[in-house]
Amino acid sequence: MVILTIFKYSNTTNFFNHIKNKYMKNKIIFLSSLVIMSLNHFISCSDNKNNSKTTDPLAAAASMSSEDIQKAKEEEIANLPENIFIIEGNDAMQFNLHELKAKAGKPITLTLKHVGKASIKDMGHNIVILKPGTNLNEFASRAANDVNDNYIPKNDPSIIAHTKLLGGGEQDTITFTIDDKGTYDFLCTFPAHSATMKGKLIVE
Ligand SMILES: [Cu+2]
Repeated sequence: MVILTIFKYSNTTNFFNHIKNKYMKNKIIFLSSLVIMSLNHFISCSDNKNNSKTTDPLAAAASMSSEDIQKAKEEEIANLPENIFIIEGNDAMQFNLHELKAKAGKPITLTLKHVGKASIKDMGHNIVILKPGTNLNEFASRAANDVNDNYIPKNDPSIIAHTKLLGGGEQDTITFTIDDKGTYDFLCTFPAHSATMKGKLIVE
């Protein structure tokens, strides 16, 4: 066999090139297999992690009533780590939360999720956190008139932090720190939304 193969190649250099190419090819195949194997391992490991948290979430969700789902959602929100908040805004001009409790002097991470389908022009949502003592209604009307700045008045001294204006399906996360304990108003500044879309951030 070897002799035949050598015979096929007119000189030994060609033969050794042939062996080298074959070896390189095998090496590449071997390395690719290793990569695929480790990827598979990684994926199955993360699957296991997910499974240990919830056993088949689809089946669990199917057997849950809407009340149960709401309860589970509330529990999930209550169990978020300290100073991490997720607020949802919907197409009915509502936030799902109206009170947040945070620790002073530690970074607060706030995510706003627009869980609706409406466009940013029809039902845009944001969250603006205001300094204590700000007149909420006055600020809301000032902001609502500021169409060019997406309803966030530039360099307004009343604003502590704010998310972007979002349309249906979008989300934004901001991080900020409040050192002074107290109660801070938050609102959505899209025109007319602050009538329902507002709440308190209590910093303790
Ligand atoms: Cu809004």
